[in-house]
Amino acid sequence: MRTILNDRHSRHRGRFEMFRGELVPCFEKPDRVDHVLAELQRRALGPVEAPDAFDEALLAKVHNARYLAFLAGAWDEWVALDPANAQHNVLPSYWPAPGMRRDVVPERFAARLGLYCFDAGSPLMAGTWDAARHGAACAWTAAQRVLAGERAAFALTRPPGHHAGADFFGGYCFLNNAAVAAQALRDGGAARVAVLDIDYHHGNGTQAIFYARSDVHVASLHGDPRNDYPYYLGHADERGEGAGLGFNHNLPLPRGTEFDAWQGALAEALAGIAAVGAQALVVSLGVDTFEGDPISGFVLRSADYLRVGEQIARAGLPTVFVFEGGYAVAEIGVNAVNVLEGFVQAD
Ligand code: Q9C
Ligand code: ZN
Repeated sequence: MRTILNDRHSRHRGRFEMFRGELVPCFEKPDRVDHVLAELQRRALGPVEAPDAFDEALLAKVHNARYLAFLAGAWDEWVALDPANAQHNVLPSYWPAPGMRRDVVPERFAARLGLYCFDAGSPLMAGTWDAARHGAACAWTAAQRVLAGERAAFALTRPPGHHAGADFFGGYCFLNNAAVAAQALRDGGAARVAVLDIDYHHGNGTQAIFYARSDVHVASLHGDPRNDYPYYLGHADERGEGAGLGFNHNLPLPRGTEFDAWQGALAEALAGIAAVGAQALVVSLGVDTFEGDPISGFVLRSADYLRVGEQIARAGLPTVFVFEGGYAVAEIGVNAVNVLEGFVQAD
């Protein structure tokens, strides 16, 4: 399987996120991708390449133009406010509460930041935009390889993407790489595309982007939002709206869920994907379902990920894997590459 690597990922390197009332070192760090890359190379799973030239105008198919302009210029705006800001990451502290106005775009940077971001855990810095747009290019390139006839391709990138919506960032995510890949597969001729999100956290951004669309079906297995981030979306009764009704499938699971039960939910999600007649698949591949993950609550073991890859392969669809979460850094390479190897071996 071919890997498209974001070689600019380490330009995004957050210092601190807000956690339990304190600023703690970021869980989402450059080592994560480095470990996955090392394991891919150790197992010689296939070539590793840079992304093709990417037309950034394609981002506007899944994100809103005002948001993209904000994100592209946020760091420069921040530093222009005060040169000393260059030493600090950008993190919001203000958000519009319900009943407050979102239609008037504030002038003040700190206030605009809160319009476009939904948590205090996703620091932005000098290299964030560059890392994120190259990540989107990787997802797009992986989709191009699959459209050209390859059985599967893997976009290895960070920051992750599935929490980012059309006009907001959060959950360590800035641009929705999986949505970019799904849109690319649609534009390349797949009449219906499915996104299968197996990251521990609900992919609220991906769900929101495609919620009213019937051409992209979104299925997600995740920690029940009653108890897990992102808390305010991801319930089983969210089934899509308008033309998209019936094309969103959430499978929330309790903390402590073991592989047997998790795999049953995966089978259900895949049955839904088969039922809607998807012609291509995007997998939001997070491995924060691992028993040793420091911020998550499922208990999958490393060997289980081989079975996950096999089960996904049996869907028989051209597949783009997009890297998402996973914070047990020492095991992240083995876990992620096990999914890919299980997929390849099942073929
Ligand atoms: N500080 C992804 O896995 N914070 N994002 C949870 C621990 C947000 C996870 C509490 C977790 C976001 C892509
Ligand atoms: Zn996650």
